[in-house]
Amino acid sequence: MTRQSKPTITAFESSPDKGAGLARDTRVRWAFEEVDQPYDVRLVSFKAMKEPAHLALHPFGQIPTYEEGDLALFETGAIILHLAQHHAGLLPDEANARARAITWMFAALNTVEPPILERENTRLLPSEEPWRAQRMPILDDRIRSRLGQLSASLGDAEWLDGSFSAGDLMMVSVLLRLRNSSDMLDEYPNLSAYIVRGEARQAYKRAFAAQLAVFTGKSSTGSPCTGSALRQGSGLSPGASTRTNEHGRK
Ligand code: GTB
Repeated sequence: MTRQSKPTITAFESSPDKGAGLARDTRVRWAFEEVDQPYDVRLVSFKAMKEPAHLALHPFGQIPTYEEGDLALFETGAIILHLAQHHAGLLPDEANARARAITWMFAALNTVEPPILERENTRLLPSEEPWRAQRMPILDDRIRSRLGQLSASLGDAEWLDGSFSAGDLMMVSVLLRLRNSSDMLDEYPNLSAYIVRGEARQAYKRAFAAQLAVFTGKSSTGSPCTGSALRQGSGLSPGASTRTNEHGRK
């Protein structure tokens, strides 16, 4: 079912990754593109994210949020699941296959992403922190363990469970975060190829271009997003370092 009203999401007004596609609005944009649902984007500054108007949408003062009529959602998992449940294209029709695809969404968010984020946050600590150098190899091992298991599960398949699903969208998004900061994925050729397959999807390309356009100031083409972005005030200079943690802080 395709819904009538056009949803609005929020994204960084000035993403610290300078349009590398690592902020979590990218995965939501990707889901919109996969189901061919036009959307609007409201850009928010770091300052505005912590103010009452945004906190009313997102209790933790983060992006992305999702608004559609009188429904407001936060958490990318919930937003993408909502989209997948209301549009064809991201979840199989058959009940068990659908449940398995949702399982992969949770696996990406709850099992694969946490050690990647922990490594990222540790990596960005000042190098003079005495335990930083000791901790990094421990976190690398933890990630390798997950990647090895994921690689074995994927095997020679194109996607995690039959056709491309919201589970693959989420898993590829999570792995892209790792690829940005480590060569570790090169050790798992089937996972590297899996990511490349995700990036090769036209829907991903449109989503990536749309988020990059916010940084470059150029409108992207081919996207169902009308690009009617409403700015809520500036919080970060465009030249800010990409060495930022989850919260966009250096
Ligand atoms: N669990 C939530 C979800 O999945 O929606 C997490 C949301 C989240 O972490 N949002 C981040 C945020 O709003 C942006 S995506 N941070 C601001 C804050 O907490 O104050 C995480 C992110 C941030 C920066 C980069 N980067 O610069 O490369 C990449 C990803």
